[in-house]
Order: sequence, then C-alpha cells, then structure tokens
Amino acid sequence: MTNSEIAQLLRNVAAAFIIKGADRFRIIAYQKAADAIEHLTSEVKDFWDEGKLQDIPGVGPALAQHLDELFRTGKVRHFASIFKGLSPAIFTLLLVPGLGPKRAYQLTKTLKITQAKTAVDELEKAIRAGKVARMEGWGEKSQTELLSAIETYRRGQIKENRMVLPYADELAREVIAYLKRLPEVTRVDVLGSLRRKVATIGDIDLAAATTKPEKVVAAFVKYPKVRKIIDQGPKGATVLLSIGRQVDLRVQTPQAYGAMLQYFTGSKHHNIGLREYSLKQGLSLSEHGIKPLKKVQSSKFKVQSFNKELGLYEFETEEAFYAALGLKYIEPELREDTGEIEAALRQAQGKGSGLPRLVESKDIKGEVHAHSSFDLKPSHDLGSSSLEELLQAAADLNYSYLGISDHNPAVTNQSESEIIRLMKTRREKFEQIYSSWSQRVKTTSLPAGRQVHLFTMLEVDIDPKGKLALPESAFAYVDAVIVSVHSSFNQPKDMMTKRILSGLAHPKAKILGHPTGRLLGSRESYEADWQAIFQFCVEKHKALEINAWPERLDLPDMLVRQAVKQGVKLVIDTDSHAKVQMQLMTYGVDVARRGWAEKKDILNTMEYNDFKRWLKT
Ligand code: DGT
Ligand code: CA
Ligand code: CA
Ligand code: ZN
Repeated sequence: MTNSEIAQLLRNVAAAFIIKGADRFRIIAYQKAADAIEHLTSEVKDFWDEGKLQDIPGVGPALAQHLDELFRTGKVRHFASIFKGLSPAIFTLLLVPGLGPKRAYQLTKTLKITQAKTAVDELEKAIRAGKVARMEGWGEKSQTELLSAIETYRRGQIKENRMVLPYADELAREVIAYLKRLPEVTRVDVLGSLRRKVATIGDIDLAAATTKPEKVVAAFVKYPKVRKIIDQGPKGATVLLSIGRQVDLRVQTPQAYGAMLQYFTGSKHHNIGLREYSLKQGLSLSEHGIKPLKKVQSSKFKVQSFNKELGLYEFETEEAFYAALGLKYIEPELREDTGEIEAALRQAQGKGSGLPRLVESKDIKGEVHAHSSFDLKPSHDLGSSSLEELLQAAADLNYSYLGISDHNPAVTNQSESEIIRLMKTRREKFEQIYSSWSQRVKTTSLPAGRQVHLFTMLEVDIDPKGKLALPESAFAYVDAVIVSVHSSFNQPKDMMTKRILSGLAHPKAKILGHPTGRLLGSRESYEADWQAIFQFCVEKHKALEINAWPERLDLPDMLVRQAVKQGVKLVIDTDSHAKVQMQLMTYGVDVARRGWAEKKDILNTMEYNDFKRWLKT
C-alpha cells in the first residue's frame, strides 16, 4: 500500500468518526496522522519493516498496531467496524473540494447514492435535476457551489498529481518575474513545499511584500496564464494556471512580512509544533505576528513593532520572528517537526547539540556520475555529450574533478574479450582527449593553477545474484566504479540486501548509485535493509549516492538523515546524460540539506587530493 493510499484510509476513518459523532480528539489524531503520512518522503512500509512505525509523526501505539495489522493481513478489523453501515460512496464524495463528511453522508442517504465508482456522476445528475437544492439545509446557492466544486474535482484532482521540483521551479519563476515587475511589490518569495525543497510539490505558494495589498492581488489574478480564479481576497488569491497547476499568493506589508513567510512556508507540522511550543510561553502565533497572552518582558519584543490595532508584535524577517521565540533561525528544509524546534532551542540556549550547519551548493567540488557519448556498447542509454563537453561543463561549474561513469558494456551479446578491448580503448581515448583538452584550456580559459581532474569510472549493474556485470580483468581500466541496481526490482528484501552488499564488496566499487531505485510518480523504492547497508558502508568505506536527477532524488531525505546519524558518507551526483544536466546538482544538495547533512558528510565537497585518496583506496 502506498503512502497516499494509507493517508486516504486514515482520512476516511476520521470522516467516519465525524459522521458517527466520535470525540474530537480521536478525529484530529487520525487527520494529523494522515497529513504526516501524506508528506512523508519514505515509505510507511519501510518504517514498518524496521519496527519503527512510531517514529512517524502523529503515529502512536494504537495506530501503529492498526498499521501493523494492515501490512500483515491487508485489512484492519477495527477500521472495518468503524466503517460499518456507511456507504463507500461517501468516501468518493469527500474528494469533492469543500464537501465534508456530514454533508456527504446526507447526500448519499437522501439521494440513495451507493456506488463508490459512480457517486460523483450520480450527484451531478441529482444537482442538474434540482434535487439537492430542495434538500434540508441546502438551497439554490449551495447547490450551484457544489456543482462548481465538482468541476474542480473533475479537472483532475490537481494536487494528486504532484510536480517534480524543476517543473515547479520553472512555473514559479515565471510568476515571480511577473510579480516583480509590479511597481507596488518590494519583495517576492516562494513559500510552502517549494521553499522547503520537498521532492514533489502539490501547489506553488508565493509571498509578496507590499503596502498596497489589494492592488497586487488584483494584478496577480490578471497574470496572463491564469485560467480561473479559485479564490480572491484582500490578502491573497488562489488561481489555476492554464497548464492545470494551482498558485497561491499571499501579500503582506513589509513590516509584518517575516511572520507571513514563516507561517506559509510551513510545514503544517512544523507550525503546529511551533505553536505548541509558543503557547507554553504565553505567546500566540499567526501569519500576522506574535500575540502575547500575558505581559512580555523580553528585549526581543520591540515596542515600536507592536501593532496596537491587531494587538500583536510584527516582524520584518523570519530571523527576528524565531529569535523572539527564543530560537535559532531554522532553515526551511528542516521545518518538518522532526526535532528541529528542540535543536534550535538547545542552540539558542547553548545547551547540547544544535541545528546542523547544512551543506551548500557552493561546497560541491566535483561530481563523478556523468554519462558520456563514448560508445561502449552499453547495457543502458548512452549520454549525448562528449568527454570534452562534459569537462568544459565541469570547468564552468568551477569543479576540480569530474568522474565519467558510463554504463558498463552489455554482457548478453558481447564476449569477455570484446568487453575488455572496449574498456581498454575507452581508457586510452579518454587519456588522449583529456590531455589535449587540459593543455588547451590551461592556456586559454582556466585561471592559472586551476584544473579539472578526470576520473575514468563506470556505472556497473549489480545483477540479480549480486554479481557485477563486468569481467574482472576489465576493472584495470577504471579508477573506481559506481554500482547500481537496474533490473529485478521486486526481489525480497533480504535477497536485495545481499545483492547490494555483494556488489559493493568489490574493491573498486565505491558508491551505490541511486540507492533505492525509486522513480517519483512511477516506481516505488525496492525493499532493502538500510541498517545493514549503512553499517557495511561505514565499515568498508563505501558511500551512498544522493542522485540529483529530479525523478530520483534518492537516497530520500529521511534515509539521508539516518545515514548521516550513523556516520555514512554520501556523494551527490547528477547522473547527467547531457552536459546541461550537470546543473541539476542543486536538487541533490536540497535532499542532503533536508536530511540534515553537513559538508563533512558529503565526500564530493572534498578537495581533489582527498577525494582521490578516498576513491582509490
Ligand atoms: P504541498 O503544496 O502539498 O506540496 O505542501 P505545502 O507544504 O506547500 O502545503 P500547502 O500549499 O497546503 O500550504 C502551504 C503552507 O501553508 C503549509 O506548509 C503550512 C501553511 N498552512 C496551510 N494551511 C495551514 C493550516 O491549516 N494550518 C497551519 N498551521 N498552517 C497551514
Ligand atoms: Ca504548496
Ligand atoms: Ca498552497
Ligand atoms: Zn543508473
């Protein structure tokens, strides 16, 4: 079962509780757990495999037990009893925006809608026959609203189909450029999951600072690519772009901009955690600022920033906002309520371990997973850029080293001696090209003393039995190899673990490439015992890759966090198949940051000599 299916199930449980009139506490508990699971970036099943379900925010002992039953038997008896007597059509209707459990229940009951599959169609038919308007508690107006909500639902459940980061970045960039051209706007920022650099993005959230909020909102909804205005108010608007994606804009005055940035950056869980922490100090938080519930005496609250009308302190920056709460500034990537608030407090008070000093893009000194166009008769796709072009791209990125990790030659239709000959030719060819390229750029474009060093590497398949797809004597022609799983993703967990460890055991195997095999939106991670792999990597000085390719982004952030905690070293690579793709490195750095990784955890932040020593021993 996928995370979103599990989240949906828990949401349905909460809805059933609402219909049956259970206490508020239980309802909220299920909703919270559903939210948490929906936003997890690792599989719930992996938590279950490791007996760590309760590490998921919002999952307590009782729910952990239900989820355990779900994974063992495929159903949960307790849930079945809660759903008893409720038509499955209710849960389909709940997917219509704005339709709550009680009304969905009433609609299915009164209109005799029983089939989950056709529930929305039947509801629409009833509306068109005017039946809903005549129902108790409804009228013409609410019936029309419901019809328009059904249209929104049909437009393809916008948020279900999440965007990869570069796509969302590109959409956001255009809207931001548009907003920045407005004379009333002094500043524009991204908020929400896009600012936190979550691997996939539901909708785009933006902020604008202005003293003329209504003017800016009015201009925003006239952005040429808006298909429909979903919501518009004095402080913001939500629009649907013609491409089918949603953008939320919030506007705020410059003097209160910090609190708004903080609030709508989220995550929801971080905000809830922060609100609970603040309430204990008698402070109430909102997107407008901090309201003291009793007298405050801290010098962090400046009299001149008190807004008498609203009865709260305003903050220009997020730094000032966090500081007023007695916390060190928390980077957006860490705001998931997984210990960052506690760490920020410890750091502010100078007690115990604080927040990590997150790795940055400028720390990256090179990369070692780029595919060239050299025809090795490979098992998978060739790159489209030549070695020279890739070297130039590395020079442009200010790297000191580049590793070319082409796919290994196909083993099914070529003899060992052919493969060895191919590998030897490639090495010789690379040496020639490199030597003439580096001579040339040294005298023309690179500043004195700067060089791009080359590693001749390979990305080698680990076959289903754990054997590397390269004849032993061909290893002589590479400096090191990345080993990867490219087939038989469905092996049982212990077999997959053994397979990976066996592949990594080769002396020249230094890095496990795209370690979970996932493809966002199309393929789930394979199952593996990460604890065993982490331990192996630490003992044998192997590294795990953070693959910056936007559909991969694995190791995923939560596993990065565990790996880093255990001292596993990581390498961030783009897996480029064309020179321009080498610029995607930043998405891998984002994952590392979300996993609390520091510079010391990422091997390709090392200078050439140190990196070479690690790679070659
Ligand atoms: P997404 O769009 O699914 O990728 O995820 P987010 O995190 O961008 O979520 P979104 O767009 O629904 O809301 C943006 C931020 O606004 C969210 O991270 C936290 C804040 N926010 C939204 N609704 C609520 C709420 O009901 N309570 C609190 N405390 N914060 C909220
Ligand atoms: Ca969002
Ligand atoms: Ca939003
Ligand atoms: Zn690969």
